[in-house]
Amino acid sequence: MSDDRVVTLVEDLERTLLDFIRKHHVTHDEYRAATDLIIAEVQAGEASLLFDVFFEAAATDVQNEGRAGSIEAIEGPFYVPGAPWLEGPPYRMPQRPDEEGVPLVFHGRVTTEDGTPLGDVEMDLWHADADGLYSQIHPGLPEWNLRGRFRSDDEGRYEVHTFAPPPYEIPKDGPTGRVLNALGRHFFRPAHLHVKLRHPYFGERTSQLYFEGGQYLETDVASAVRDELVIAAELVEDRDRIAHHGFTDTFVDARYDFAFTPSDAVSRA
Ligand code: MBD
Ligand code: FE
Repeated sequence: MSDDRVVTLVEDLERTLLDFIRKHHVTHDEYRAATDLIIAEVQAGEASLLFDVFFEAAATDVQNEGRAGSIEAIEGPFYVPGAPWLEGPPYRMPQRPDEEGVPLVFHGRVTTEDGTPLGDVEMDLWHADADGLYSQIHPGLPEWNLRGRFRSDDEGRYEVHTFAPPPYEIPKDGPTGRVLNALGRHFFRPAHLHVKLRHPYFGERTSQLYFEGGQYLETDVASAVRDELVIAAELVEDRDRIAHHGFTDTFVDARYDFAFTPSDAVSRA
């Protein structure tokens, strides 16, 4: 970000907030409550939760303007870099021996926008467990539970075995929860998978996928669902397909194809 850009944005934000304070006759107590809220958010370990719930989707929409190929999605507050590389294929997400939930096969292809396969794309997947908990965020889980990295193959295909996440409920007791409560909103995001893709030429993309027919798709507390990110989730009961994946019972099959376009940085170079 150039210094000019910083000056433009910060000065406009300053003006906007000064106008806001005067327009609403914000008292000193109210002003202090606002700054205390930001401090409490950090101290509660909620990281960027408050901002991500209210504002990240808008910034992501701006990022997606005019983009061909797959759109990006909000990262959310719970990404942790450095997830373990999985052994495979077949790739299996880090999990407890008694991990609960319906097995999920997440698969598809990574190509360029014109359909050329992109092999060796790094895929960094993270999501909540069947109780709606993220490792390293909510206590009591193995460090890298349901966080892992793998690569697309020579034909751009990928396939990873994990467990279908449920809708995610934002912590109710923290500062973000208090704000949502005061607004009379619910605390839920629809069930989702987070994934980052990295390629030496095409760069890094952050995506997030939701499941057709899921709860809260229309009322996501983070307002981040976009039609292109909602994928079919087929409950597979066919014995041959179950055996083919080495499962013993029904599983969910979810497919998404990623189409990469060069990043702005690359196309400018
Ligand atoms: C999440 O998992 C998430 O994706 C967002 C945006 C906010 C809170 C929790
Ligand atoms: Fe999430």
